[in-house]
Amino acid sequence: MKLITTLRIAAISLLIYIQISAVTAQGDNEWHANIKTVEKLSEEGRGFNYREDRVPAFTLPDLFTSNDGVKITSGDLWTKIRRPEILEMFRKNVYGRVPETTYKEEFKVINLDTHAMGGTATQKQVEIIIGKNSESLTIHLTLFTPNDIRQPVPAFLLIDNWTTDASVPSWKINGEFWPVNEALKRGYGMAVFSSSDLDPDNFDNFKNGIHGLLDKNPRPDDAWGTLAAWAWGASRCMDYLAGDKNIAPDKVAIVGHSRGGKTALWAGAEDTRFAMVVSNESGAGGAALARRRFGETVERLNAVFPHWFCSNYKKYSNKEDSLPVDMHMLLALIAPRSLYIDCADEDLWGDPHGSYLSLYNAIPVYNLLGRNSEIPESMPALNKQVISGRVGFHIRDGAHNLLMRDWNRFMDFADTVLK
Ligand code: GTR
Repeated sequence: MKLITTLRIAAISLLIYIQISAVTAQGDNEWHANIKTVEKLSEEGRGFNYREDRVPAFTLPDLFTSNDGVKITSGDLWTKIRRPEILEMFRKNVYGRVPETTYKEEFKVINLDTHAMGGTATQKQVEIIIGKNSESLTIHLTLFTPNDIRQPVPAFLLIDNWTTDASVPSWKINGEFWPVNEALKRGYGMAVFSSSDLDPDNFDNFKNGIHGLLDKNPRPDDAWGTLAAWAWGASRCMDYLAGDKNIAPDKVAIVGHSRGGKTALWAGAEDTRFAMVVSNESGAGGAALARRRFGETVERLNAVFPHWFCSNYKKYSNKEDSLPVDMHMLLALIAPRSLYIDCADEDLWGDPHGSYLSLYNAIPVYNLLGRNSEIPESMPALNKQVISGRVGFHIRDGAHNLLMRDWNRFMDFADTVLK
């Protein structure tokens, strides 16, 4: 009897040991939030969750059943039925709708330097003038293209949400945030515009910026917010880039960091001319799944940035499960075009795991559209890039920022999908 009991205990212990080793072996390759960061942020408290075991159970809305119950089983059904209705749900409930106001658009190249960057590049400064009746708004676009490449080049267009003074060319002051030299050396054009040209980043009841020019009053509950205005500005820059002889119009990537990263995703969803979307640490209201309520939440976004989204979005504060969409559906709107998501290890506010899961859950749409992509459900290790078909991801060590190390990976990915 005693012997049997001893043997049983030994067998159970062995089983437990084998299971623990399996978990550790898998864990070695997988990113997990640093426990010290979790503890530090949790202590700072403020009622936000940074612990994976406290993420509530949730069910993501189904990508492949239409609002009328049609099963989306082909690329054709996706493109004709499901994609348009998901886009509509994001317009109506999240970012808002662009008004149908007629406007005029004019491009003025106000500065052309064919010997920029020590003669290696051509620099253009372009004014994109949006006019309605006697009023107008100007978007300042700066563009560099490499001189040693004779044919049109692929290019990155950065939404600059850091420079508030658009008259100061941001490439001079931002260094790693917009690394022109490094990109030119790798054969890419670099374009940038300042989001504040479209709409200053504060709540003024939509009086200034493009809202002041184009909105019809009273504003409906699904009228565009500030992020949608910035995304619209990216499309106006694309209008210019599409006609610039140095740029390959079918190879333009839209890039944004943080609130700019949320904007880049929405620009890519609304405007299919963007061949690639890069969303750097976009977090809540960007790549991160809202239903996880990890780090920043819908309620916090609405409270602190009431101008970013449409009014309808306020209905979902603390009611994430009633949102008809989640962010994997936003990422799916980019398919079959190229999509790159990245996060930073210390930036738990932006929920790296929730951003990765969002990408993972969007992959079936890439596959339905014939862009075979496959990424594991578990996150890659810190600083290890994952590229599969038209999607890419990395999580970098360090804090919330857009660094040269991120750009190098964007360009490695772009080398595989744009060149
Ligand atoms: C934070 C905000 C985030 C993110 C970030 C940024 O204050 O909570 O959603 O957008 O700003 O843009 O740097």
